[in-house]
This record gives sequence, structure tokens and C-alpha cells, in this order.
Amino acid sequence: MKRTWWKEAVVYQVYWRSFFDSNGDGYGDLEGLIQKLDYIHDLGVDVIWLNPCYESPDKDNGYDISDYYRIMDKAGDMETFDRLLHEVHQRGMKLIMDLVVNHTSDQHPWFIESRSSKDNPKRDWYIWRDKPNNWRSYFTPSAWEYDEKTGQYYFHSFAVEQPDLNWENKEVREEIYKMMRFWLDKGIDGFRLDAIALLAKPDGFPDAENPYDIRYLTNNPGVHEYLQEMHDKVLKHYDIFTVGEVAFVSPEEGLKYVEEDRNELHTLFHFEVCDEMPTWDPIRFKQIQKRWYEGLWGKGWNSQFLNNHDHTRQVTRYGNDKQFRVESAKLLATLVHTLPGTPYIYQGEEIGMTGVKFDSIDDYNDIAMKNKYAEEVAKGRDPKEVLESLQLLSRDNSRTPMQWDDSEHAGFTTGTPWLKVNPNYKEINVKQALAAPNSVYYYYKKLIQLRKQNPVMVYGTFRDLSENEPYIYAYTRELDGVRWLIVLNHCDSDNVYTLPEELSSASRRLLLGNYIDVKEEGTTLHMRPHEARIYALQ
Ligand code: TEU
Repeated sequence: MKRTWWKEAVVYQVYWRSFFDSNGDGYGDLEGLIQKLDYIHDLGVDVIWLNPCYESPDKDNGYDISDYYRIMDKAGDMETFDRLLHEVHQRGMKLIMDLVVNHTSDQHPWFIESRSSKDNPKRDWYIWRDKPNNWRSYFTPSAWEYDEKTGQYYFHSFAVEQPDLNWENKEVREEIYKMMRFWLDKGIDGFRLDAIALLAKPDGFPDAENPYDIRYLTNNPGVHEYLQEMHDKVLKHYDIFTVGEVAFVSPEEGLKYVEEDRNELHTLFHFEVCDEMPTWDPIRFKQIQKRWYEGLWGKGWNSQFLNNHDHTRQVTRYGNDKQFRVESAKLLATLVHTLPGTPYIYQGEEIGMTGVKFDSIDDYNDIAMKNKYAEEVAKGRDPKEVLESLQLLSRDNSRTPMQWDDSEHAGFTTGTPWLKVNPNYKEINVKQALAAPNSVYYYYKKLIQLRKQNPVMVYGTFRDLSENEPYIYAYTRELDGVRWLIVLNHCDSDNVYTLPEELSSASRRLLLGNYIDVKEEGTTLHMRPHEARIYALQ
């Protein structure tokens, strides 16, 4: 079995502005990350994914870049970045950067030139049309913004402040490849490719039948040719790891991005769960896992995650963040780390941090939520009702500052945090987690250790034994005669799982469980609320 470092890796996502503030300006920064690298390293993770820290007017928290070759002042400077990369490598870890090349900031010199006149040499670096179609963007009612000066509309898949680059233009592509080499030559270990399925646009921009179903923004013809060119001109020349953010794809379409002999990307994030399953739906989740396993296994590599900087913390959205917060956080961790694919940890997940509900829209920062709130209130809807309707899935749920201890502002900053700290920081924080032997933190550490010591957890085949069970999720991983059984009771009450005939004679050894006193009991397992067990079968 061919071993591959990024298949065996566990990735830890750092949303640096909410991680640790080293200079008291209320924003986390790269110096703060350096100071907390030992904490991440002790967890046992292999790769750090760093959200964008390039120069930016910060309208979309760094995903609106105005200079790809400079570090945003809030985050620090290039010297600090170089030291961060060095310190990560010193600890035997790797660092991947966020590559945001579907669009730039409207303050990027390229766009300032492009909008300056219709004859400007960079006019075609962006997408201009005389009249818009009926498309919405991810963040606005229309994907087109009128430019008074030149009398045309420019296209933006996200905010008005994020005009899309025209990837049909060869100069644009070469400029992006040059920039990628700049960072790769520095020694970074790969990229998370932002909104990468949006690079190609359809000829003629035909109107959409249902503008609210925005999948027309993605997977348009030509996207794979761009990725194959990127691979040929840049990616294949480095020993790196690439993961693409690929929304609205089926396993068949997703495979085109990651199939090994297509020379595009190593892995992808698909969003059938996070974008399309607002709350926990066990049967649907199992079907999604089965389809993607059957669609990719042996041909392309998947990723496992249930939250990130765009999606509400998993114990709140897909678990129980109140009565069973610790057990539920551990169960969801077991799920993500034992299903086929590379597992991702979003900062704070490893201590069971939860989502948040702020009382006022003014407490929120996220441009997507603010825009949606304004649009709905402008339609005459009751502001209170609109706020409540947006709170569960607000991206700010996962962006509140990291909770290091029970001191003011959870020890995140000595200043005023850019976003309010979750008021439950006195109970939920790293200091508390490190002091409690059975905390969520130490459970993550054991899970990560298991992955390092057991190739079956990485390369083992997957089989669901519980397709139509509403609460129990039971599946096996198998490799070279090694067979594991994972049993999860995703429910607030006890449930029983009876082993299938084929497993009834197998002896089993508990490798890890989220309840300390598991009593073994023949072929019928009595599972407590949110109980998780990993067995080795003989
Ligand atoms: O997100 C792309 C995006 O649209 C996600 O918000 C979406 O929810 C999803 O999960 C994919 O459909 C990326 C970044 O992650 C996000 O933070 C940026 O706001 C966005 O691109 C624009 O760069």
C-alpha cells in the first residue's frame, strides 16, 4: 500500500484573526500563532491551514486581497511570516496557505487599472458586460455591479468589493502562477484553493431559471483545463498538498478535480453536508458518505470536516452543545477522524467550543450575514425575526475568539476583541481542557495518535452496517486483515446496537471510547447518549 503524507495527515485550521493576539490590537496575528505553535504541535497535528493573511481592505476578512505579495498589517509582516514558517517546520509540521484567485479586492491595483477605462490594458483582466443577467452572488442580490465611469457592469461571485478575475485571459493566469511560485519558493507546503470551482464562467452568461439556486456560479466548462494548466506550470514542480473548495458537486463531478491521473488537485472539500444539510440528518449523512466513498475510493481522495470559518461549530449545529456537549464533541470527532479521507480540525473544535447567538446585528461582523440581513429587512421583514433566522448558520458562529482561559476576553487579547468572545468562555477554555484528563482535548489527542499508529484508519476500506438506522452509525474499516468497528449513538438517549451475524463471533478490543466505563456485553451493545466506541475486531 503506497503511503502518502497528506492522506495520513491531520490538518488544523487556524483563523489567525481569532486565534491569539500578541500586540493587544484586538486581532489575532501571526506572532500570536508562533507563540501558540507548541499547543497545536502537542495536539499531534501534521499540517496547519492558515486562512488568508495577505494585504487586504478586509471587507471579507482577508478573502478580498489587494496585494498578494504583502502580509496584512493586522496579521504582521513578511519577516514574521517567514519566522512562522520556520517555526512550523522546526516542529516537524507543515503549513498550507489559502490561495484566493477567483477574485481580488476592488482595491487591488489590477482592478483599479481595469475600471479606469474601457481601453486600459487590464480591462480584460476582469469580467465586464454592457448589461447584467439575473444571477445572484453568494453575498448579494445581483452578481453584477454598475460602474458609472465606464458605463459597464463588472461580475462578482461574492461581495461587490470582490470582482472576479477573468481566467480566460492568459496574462491573468500567468500572473497568478508567478505569485504561487513566490510562496512555494518560500517553502510553504501547499494550498487550500478558495472557491476554485468558480474560475470558469459560461459563455454568454445566460439567465438562470431560479436565480436563488446559485450553483450556476460553479463547475462551468473550462475549469478543469485551468487546473490542469496550473498543475503543469506550478503544482507538479513542488512536493506539496492541495485541497480545493468545490461547492455544488456530485461525487462524479468531484472526482474530476482529484482523480490522480487527471493532474489537477490532491483532495477537495465538497459541501453536500455543510452547505446543504443545515442540521443533523443521520440517514442523509450516511447516504452522502456512502456515495462519496463509492465515487472516489481508489481513484481520488476525500476530506472530512463538519465545520470551518464559514460553517457553524459542529457541536452546536450537528450535535448537542448543552447537556451532552463533551460526549457529543467527542462523538463528532470520532466520526470525522474514522471516516475515509483526510480529517480537518477547526481551531477550538478540540476543546468543544460552541456557536454563539448575539442579541444584535451590530454584534455581528460577517459581510455575508450583514448583506443578507439588510436585503431581508429592506423587503419589510421584521428585523428581530430576520436576525433569528440568520443566527444558526451565521459564519460568525465559528469566528469568535479562541478561548484560552477564564480571564478577561478568554485570554485572547489584552485589548478589545474584534468580535465578542463567546460568553461561555469561563467554562470552555484551553486551560480547563488541559487540566481535565477526560476533556475533549485529550480525546482528540488519542484519536490523532490512533491515526498515526494504524494505517487501517487511513487506507482501510469502509462499509456502513447501519444505513437506515436513525441514531446508530456503525461501520467498519478494513486493511490487510485488520478490521475495525466504529459504533456511534448520535442521540440524547440510550440506544442498543446488535452486531450483525457476520460480526457476532468476532472478539473485539476497545481501542477508544468517549465514556470511561464501557462494560462488554455479547453481541448487543448498550450505547449511552452520544456514546462513541472504536473496536479492533479479531
Ligand atoms: O467560501 C466560498 C463559499 O462560498 C463558502 O462561503 C460557502 O459557504 C461554501 O461553503 C462553499 O459553497 C470561500 C471562503 O471560505 C469564504 O470565507 C469567502 O468568503 C469566500 O470564499 C470568498 O472568498
